[in-house]
Amino acid sequence: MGGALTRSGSFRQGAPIAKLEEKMVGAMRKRASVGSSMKSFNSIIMKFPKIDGSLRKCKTIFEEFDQDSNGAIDPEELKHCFHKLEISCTEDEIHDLFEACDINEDIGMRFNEFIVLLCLVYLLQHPTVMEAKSRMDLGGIESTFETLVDAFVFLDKNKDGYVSKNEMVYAINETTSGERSSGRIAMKRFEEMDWDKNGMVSFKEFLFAFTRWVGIDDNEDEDEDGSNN
Ligand SMILES: [Ca+2]
Ligand SMILES: [Ca+2]
Ligand SMILES: [Ca+2]
Repeated sequence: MGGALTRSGSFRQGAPIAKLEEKMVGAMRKRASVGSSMKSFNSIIMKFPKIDGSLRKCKTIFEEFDQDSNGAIDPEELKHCFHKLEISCTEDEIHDLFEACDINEDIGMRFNEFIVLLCLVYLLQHPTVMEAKSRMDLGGIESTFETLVDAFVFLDKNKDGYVSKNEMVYAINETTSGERSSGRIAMKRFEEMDWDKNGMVSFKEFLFAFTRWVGIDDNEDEDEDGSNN
């Protein structure tokens, strides 16, 4: 899968991001070997409200670490956050995570970016966990992260760390026998997820899509931040 990540798209690409993505894919493959507790695509959909509620609760954590209350967590604040949560990452790793998740490039983690970042950390630190252990003390958010990882593993049938369009179609068809509308919706969902349009959805893309579906980035109107650099 060597050069699959060098195409440019909505995500900034670069050596640190590619390196992180490689690690993430590796962690996801390891996790996939444990299997998924999801039984069907619908069982994922059913989890949406619970995931939504749990992610919203995370807002308090976000606000706590946004020390200057400017609505974003900057690199210094993030370092402090990791320290406080006893997440062991090297400075380099924190930097790479920041780069990878700071998708609107304003050098700050917005709430949705922060959620994605924490979930990636969760996966990287506990690749083979099925039962969420409480190590990052985030008020139960870990079990939600685990659900998200679990959902991704369910979709990634060939366990290569990405969800392809075929895998998405397969997951839908498996449960909704002959319901064409849901198939079309799934395709639309897939297109939404695959930001860099390379035909594969990475876990990071999946997470960002999720934060949009459950509406936790609704204080940001698309990408109108008025800046032109
Ligand atoms: Ca801040
Ligand atoms: Ca796959
Ligand atoms: Ca993609």
